[in-house]
Amino acid sequence: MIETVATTPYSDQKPGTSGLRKKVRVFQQPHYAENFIQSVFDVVEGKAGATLVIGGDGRFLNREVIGKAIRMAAANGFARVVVGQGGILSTPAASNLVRRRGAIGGLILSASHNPGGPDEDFGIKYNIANGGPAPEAITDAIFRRTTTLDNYRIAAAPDVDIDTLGTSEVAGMTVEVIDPVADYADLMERLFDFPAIRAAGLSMAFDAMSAVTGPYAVEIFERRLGFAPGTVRNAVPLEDFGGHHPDPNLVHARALYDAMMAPDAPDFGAASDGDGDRNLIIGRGIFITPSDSLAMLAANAQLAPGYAVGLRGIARSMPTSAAADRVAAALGIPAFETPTGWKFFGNLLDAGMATICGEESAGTGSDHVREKDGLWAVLLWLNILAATGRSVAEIAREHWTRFGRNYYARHDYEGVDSAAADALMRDLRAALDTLPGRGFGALTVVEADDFAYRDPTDASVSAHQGVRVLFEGGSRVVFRLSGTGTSGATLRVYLERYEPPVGDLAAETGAMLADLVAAADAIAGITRHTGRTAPDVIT
Ligand code: G16
Repeated sequence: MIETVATTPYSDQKPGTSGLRKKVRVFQQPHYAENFIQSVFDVVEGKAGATLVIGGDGRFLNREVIGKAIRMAAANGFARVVVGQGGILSTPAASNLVRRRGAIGGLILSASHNPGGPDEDFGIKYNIANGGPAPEAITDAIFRRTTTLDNYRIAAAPDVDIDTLGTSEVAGMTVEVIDPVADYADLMERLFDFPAIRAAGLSMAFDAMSAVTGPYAVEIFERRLGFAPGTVRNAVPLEDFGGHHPDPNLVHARALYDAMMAPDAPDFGAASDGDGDRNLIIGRGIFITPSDSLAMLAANAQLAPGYAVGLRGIARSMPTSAAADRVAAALGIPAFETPTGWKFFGNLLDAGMATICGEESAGTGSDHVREKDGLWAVLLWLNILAATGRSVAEIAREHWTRFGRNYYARHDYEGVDSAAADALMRDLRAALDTLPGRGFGALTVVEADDFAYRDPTDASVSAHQGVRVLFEGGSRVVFRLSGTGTSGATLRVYLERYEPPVGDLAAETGAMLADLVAAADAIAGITRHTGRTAPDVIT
């Protein structure tokens, strides 16, 4: 039996950089999740006879919302739901499943790298038939729908068992519970040279951060690739990620970093985030920034069987360093600069214009799915190490000697008063025209703009995507507000300095960026607007 439940709209259901992310307590308000899911379903056309993929990163509220989503899918006319056992699907595995099953789309329940638990974060994201996050036209339509919704439909049936593999039925809809790991691990085995990685005898530490990649990493690294038992740390997904922040950066994966800087460090260290789409790459004694990792992976990708034919293009988000552009130029392929948000890569990948994409926010991926993919990045690194016999440090040094080095850091000011952050950005935008020609210490501004992107495949325009201040010699500061936070505003300041191959390639990053840090404050008045004298997180 289908129930139609009366509801009233919530005014705060506008999806951000990556779906709707809010505190768990917000999602626990009456009908809150149901309203958003119904709004998604109202926007999706062609539900009759269609398959929907549902899964999440296992965080607190995952099971409850999956239960509701399945019963609502049944009430909204879907023919079949494919759900990961226990409600588990990493974001890249969900993307793969949508594609492989010819599904109309997928609901991914995750707040990614944000912490989990009753007082922390939850999220719902809709992915379209190509397996990628819904583009802005669709998320805008979903938001519009949330503002007028007055009822939702749900099957009046008990929640289905999502822990037992197999099929069952809810109100005439088939529910298929699948092994969340198998298809994804098979895909990785097709893309990468598993026998070569196995034969290389590398040692590794992988931190799954008590999040979704644990079961995937154990299957792929320990079972299929023969890494020693215990290679995967924090391998069991927990609803609260063990109280940690499942963000694979140098702050939240500090233990891994320390282990990799020790004299007895393994050859390779890596971590992934809450939902498995981000990555952290550390060699013995050397951290590789996400921007450099993108460039180094692109430069060496042809060593992996899945990329042996070469790349068609490389895409990066605007705040990501320009290191990848230099690789694209050397390979004679196009480089694309998109706004922050993986959804902007989807059209380029679908059109065959780009093969590899990456972001400074620790996301790298390719056209094998339509999400960034943490384990994919780890495996491509392992494949490159195995094929070259080089260490991570050697690969990095050779890369910088050939292309030059883009020193890079991101400074985050978290939990800033939203009005103060908005005022900072407003003043900055108002001052853009006055900046060119001005000097800040030894730096001279050559150009300053508010980044706008025109998608080359459909001509859609996304404006106000961050303020760029470019200096003579290729250095740069970018300012933007995060679209993924759940309390106050997060100001992100991205700092980049280019050193050519003949320059200083082995300096300390902080020292190389010191004048840019000072310029950033002088230009944007960070302390004046926010009262902060130092960032909360440097990545
Ligand atoms: C999401 C998006 C990424 C984006 C990141 C940071 O990642 O998918 O494309 O780069 O947020 O966004 P912001 O700077 O607006 O916080 P994830 O891993 O959180 O899904």
